[in-house]
Amino acid sequence: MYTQALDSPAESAGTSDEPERLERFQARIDRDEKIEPKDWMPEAYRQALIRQIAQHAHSEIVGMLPEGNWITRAPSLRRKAVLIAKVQDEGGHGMYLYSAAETLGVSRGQLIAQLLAGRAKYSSIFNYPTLSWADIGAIGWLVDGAAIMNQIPLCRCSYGPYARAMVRICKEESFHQRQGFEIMLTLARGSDAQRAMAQDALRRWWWPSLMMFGPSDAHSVHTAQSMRWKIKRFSNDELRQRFIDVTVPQAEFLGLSVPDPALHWDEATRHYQPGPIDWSELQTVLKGEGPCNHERLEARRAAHEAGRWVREAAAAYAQKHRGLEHGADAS
Ligand code: BYC
Repeated sequence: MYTQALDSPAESAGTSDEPERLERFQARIDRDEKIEPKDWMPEAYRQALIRQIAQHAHSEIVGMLPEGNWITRAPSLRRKAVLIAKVQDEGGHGMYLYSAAETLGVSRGQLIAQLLAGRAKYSSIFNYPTLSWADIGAIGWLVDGAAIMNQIPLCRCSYGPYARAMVRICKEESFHQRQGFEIMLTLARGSDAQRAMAQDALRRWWWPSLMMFGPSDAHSVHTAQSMRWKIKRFSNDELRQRFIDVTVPQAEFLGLSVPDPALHWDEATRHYQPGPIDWSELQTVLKGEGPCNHERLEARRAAHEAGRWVREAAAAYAQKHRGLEHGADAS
C-alpha cells in the first residue's frame, strides 16, 4: 500500500487543526501549490478527499458492469475488442484512484468493504440498465462526455496524487467518448431501426447524464468548501451547463432529438437553457432504489467472492517468498 512510505499518520496528516496551521495551509492552496501525502493537512480536507476519491473509484469499478453486459453481444469483432479495452480501462482507473485514496491513509480493502456493505456511494448513472447496443454508444458519448467535463478540472485539483491520476484517466476517457460518439454516428446514419435505437438510447440516458454532475448548487452540501480547497474548480451547475452547451449541437449533428421539450438557445446568456430536472429521480437512485442498484451490488459481491481464492493464493505466495527472503538473509 502506498501509505507504507508515509510517516506515522499523526505526524503526516496531523490532528491538531489549529488556526495558524489552517491559515498556512489555505495560503498554500491559494498559491496553487500541490498538497502531497506527507504534507500537513486539515483532517476535514483529508476526509473530503477520501470521500470524493473513493466514490470516484467505486464509480469506475461499478461502471464496468453496464458495458460489460454487452461484450458477448457486440455486433462485430472490432466493436468487441474496443469494448473489452474500454471496460478494462475503467478497471485501471478504479485502481489508480484507490491508490490515490491510499495515500490518505485508508486501504483499498477498507474502501471495497464499505462498497460491498452498501455503505459507499458511486455514481448514480451506473444504476440504469443497458437495454440495446445503442446504450453502449450513449454511455461513451454522454456518460464519458459528462465524466470528462467533470474530470478535466480535477487534473488541477489541489491534492497531487488525485490530480496526477486524473491526467491519465482523462486521456483515456477522451478516447472512450469518441468511440461512443462513433457508435452513435454509425447508428444515426444506418437503417430506420438503427436510428430509432439511437434515439431511444438518447431518450433514456439524457436526464441521468445531467444528474451525474450532482445536485443543483443550491442543494450541494460540499461544493463551497471543496472549491475553497480547490478540490473542485467549478460548481455542479457550471459543469452541467458546459456539458449541455457542448452536447446539444452534437445531438443536432447526429440528427437526434434531446428529450427535453423546454430546451432552447438563450441569446441573452448564450447558453442552451434546459427544462427543469426531476431531482426526485436522483434522490431515489441515491437511496439505493434505482432500476439496477440491487443488481449492481450483488454483481460486485459475487465477483468479490469468486475472486477470494485468487487473493488468498497471492497472499500465500507473497508470504512464502517473504519466508524465503528471510531464510536467505539468515544464512
Ligand atoms: N451519484 O454536495 P455534493 C466514469 C452525492 S465514473 C452519486 O454536490 P460533491 C465512468 C455526493 O457524493 C466517474 N452520488 O457533493 C466509468 C454527496 O454524498 P456524500 C464518476 C452523488 O462531492 C465507467 C451528496 O450527493 N465521476 O467516468 O461536492 C464508464 C451531495 O452532493 C451524485 C466522479 O466520481 C451522483 N451523480 O459533488 C464510463 C467524479 N452527485 O458524500 C464512465 C468525482 C452527488 O455527502 N466526483 N452525489 O454522502 C465529483 O466530482 C463530485 O463528488 C460530484 C458531487 C460532482 C459527483
